[in-house]
Amino acid sequence: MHNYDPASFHTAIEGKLKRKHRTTLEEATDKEIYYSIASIIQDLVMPKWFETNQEIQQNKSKQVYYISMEFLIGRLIESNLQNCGLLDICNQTLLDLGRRPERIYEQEHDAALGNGGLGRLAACFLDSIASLGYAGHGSGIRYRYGLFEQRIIHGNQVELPDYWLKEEYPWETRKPDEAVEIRFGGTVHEHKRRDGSLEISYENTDSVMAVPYDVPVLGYHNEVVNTLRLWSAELSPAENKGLSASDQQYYHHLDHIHSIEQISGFLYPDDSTFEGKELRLKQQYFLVSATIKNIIANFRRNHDLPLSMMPEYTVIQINDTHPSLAVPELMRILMDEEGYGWEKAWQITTNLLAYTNHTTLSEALEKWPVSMIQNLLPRLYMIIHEINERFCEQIYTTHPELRDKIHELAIISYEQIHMAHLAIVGSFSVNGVAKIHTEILKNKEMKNFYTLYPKKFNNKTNGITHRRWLQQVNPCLASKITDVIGPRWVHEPHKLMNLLRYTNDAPFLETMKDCKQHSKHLLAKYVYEQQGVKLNTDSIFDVQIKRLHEYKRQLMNVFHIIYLYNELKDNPNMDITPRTFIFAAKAAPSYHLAKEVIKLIHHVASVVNNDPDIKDKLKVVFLENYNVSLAEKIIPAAEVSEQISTASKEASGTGNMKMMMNGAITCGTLDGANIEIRDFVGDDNIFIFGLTAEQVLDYYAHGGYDAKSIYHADVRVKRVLDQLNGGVFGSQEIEFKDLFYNIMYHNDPFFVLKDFGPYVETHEMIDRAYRDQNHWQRMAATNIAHSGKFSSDRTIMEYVSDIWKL
Ligand code: BZD
Repeated sequence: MHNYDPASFHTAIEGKLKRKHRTTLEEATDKEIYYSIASIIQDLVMPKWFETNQEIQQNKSKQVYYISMEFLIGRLIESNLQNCGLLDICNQTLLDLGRRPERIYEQEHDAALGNGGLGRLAACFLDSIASLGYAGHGSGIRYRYGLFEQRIIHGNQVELPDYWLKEEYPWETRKPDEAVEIRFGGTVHEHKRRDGSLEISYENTDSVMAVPYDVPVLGYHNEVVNTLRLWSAELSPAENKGLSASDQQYYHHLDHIHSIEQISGFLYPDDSTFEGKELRLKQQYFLVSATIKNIIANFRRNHDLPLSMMPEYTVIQINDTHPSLAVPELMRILMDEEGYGWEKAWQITTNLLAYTNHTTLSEALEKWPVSMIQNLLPRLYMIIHEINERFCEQIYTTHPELRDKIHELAIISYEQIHMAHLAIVGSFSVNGVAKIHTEILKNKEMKNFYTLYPKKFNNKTNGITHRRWLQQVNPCLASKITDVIGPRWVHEPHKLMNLLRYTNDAPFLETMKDCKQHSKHLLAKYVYEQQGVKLNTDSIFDVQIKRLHEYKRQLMNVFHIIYLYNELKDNPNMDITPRTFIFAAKAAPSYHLAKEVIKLIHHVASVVNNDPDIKDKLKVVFLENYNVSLAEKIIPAAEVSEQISTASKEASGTGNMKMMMNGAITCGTLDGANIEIRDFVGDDNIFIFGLTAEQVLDYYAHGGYDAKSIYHADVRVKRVLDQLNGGVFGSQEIEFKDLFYNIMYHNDPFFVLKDFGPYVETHEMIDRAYRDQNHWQRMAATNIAHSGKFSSDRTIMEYVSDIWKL
């Protein structure tokens, strides 16, 4: 994509600094250099971006639109440099200039437009779609405030606004000419035409403009540039009253502008419970309506065909139910604006849409109150109502055996609209994100739908982009891999399997270990700079990084640490492999128990890290403000990857794949993609423990298990739990009664005590296994070799061949 060598790249930066910042290489700030590099990349990208679009138009290629409320893209500078083949040249140039590349790159503020796995998956998918050369675009919201910044004050999480657009974002291009109008509220009028058909019109709606900002998505070394289109809500020009402060309406008008801009104001920070907030519903409709109008406009630009042909050239993947209003919105446009009858519109709609489910947690399933949709989207409500009537009738006539299940299957019941039901009925494909998750959908959570539509259901096990999560974040390991198996693995990640030939190769294992030590040192340095805690880089780096949630069981990890601490206090000479427990996690701001766990981790850390008896044997660190960039620092240094969710609860997990790819060994339950990792690497290369999903679901079906009996029977457990209340961790005033009560009196809903014993034993095995470094490195190499299967390139190829048919 470029003709630069270090000398000309140097000159290019110099030129940008002079023209854009009126400064010199010597005097420029890191930020100015960052902007100069970004601008050089944009100059290279623009013509390729144009050409990619031209090619799509000329070839009339089928396109996929990935609609998602979240795209957790993190920083783009390094991956853009890498994908256009400039990363090494840029690094060298900066070093020659006496600048540290990482200092320059960290000038970019993370684009935190997502909560966790779901949003990061969308970002990995865009990378793979472009790198595999497919025509695929993301469509999301340009939130002015991304996921909150986390500060820890006296062990408590405090949330600060993430105003990431404070400074110019160099990757976006505003496209005001492609803005579309979105209408909310109002009243619907139906007029009968002479031919008996209905004409629908709306009155007194509120208008909002959706203005697109395009971010380029670069394929790896293939000149492809796709688009991530992020929509921003603005006042529609027709409503711009141009009032002055003396006008009566002035403040009312400012209020109005504010309420419009709020639609793309902030990302909701909750990833696990459904909150029926009207603003969230507005965001969802705003995204869906803007995207669909845009898709139709693109289709018209590229083809001279009726919209009924759209499914031949277009497919729309919806990321969870958040964009499921796409079903009635497509119907509305096709019928009310394009004149199609119900049957034809339904055929087009259901052949365009495909739905991915990411959770079976009932508290996360979206159910909007009928009254809210009626008020905000009256025409959509009429359509949803009709879809529901027809659907229920269809069950009644074609599936008599399901007649008594109609109320459970209905889209509208008890004054609520079940968005997952709407999404299943309105799309041609429904997929889960790991084998076990899809099986649970088919056989339990969505069993009756599976009976109705067995062919719609399919599995697409998640993946991660190996370009970012190995090549970019761990250049040391990546280059050692290339040294032994050659560079093909970058294009064909399954070729990492060739590493299996080196799992007994002592020099290779030694270089792998050197890379791990290097990454551990870098992380230790960061931790020291951040919080003044010195890590023992000869200890096992044991990592749990993910959103804080009860089902993910960070609490069980902490209980294990407290238990180890107790053991060491009783027996200071105990033979133990030194451990560093590393946590990073954000809790939803309103999630009290999750915040209590964060506080507990901090109090345990302060006791353990400051106890002279413990010496260097145990350390606990909690790294503030977990985000993509922090993950990129931690993952290369991880040796044990904690994936310990209550079986059946974690749909897939993707951190498990990222750490495996960097040579960490998984300590995990039989949940989500852990099962597929185990099946692939084999039992000898993973540490699996705990209840199976079947057992967990069986306990739930019978009202849970008896947590108190474990408390009374297991002295280790009793001691740990009692310490939560005894002022051992923190002062007398700080107690963890709510955590204690949840286990003892809410009967430990996530089976922390039930799995605790097996978890402790598994960690004893890890402790022993680590002492045989040769064996450990062999396990690590085996994991890396098998990780290619978990590249999102594989996942995307499956979407393409089974669902998208590009
Ligand atoms: O999606 C996650 C699942 O919990 C993971 O198991 C899975 O690996 C990933 C990707 O498939 N789900 C989420 O991350 N969900 C959210 O972030 C979310 C956000 C808003 C509202 C509801 C859920």
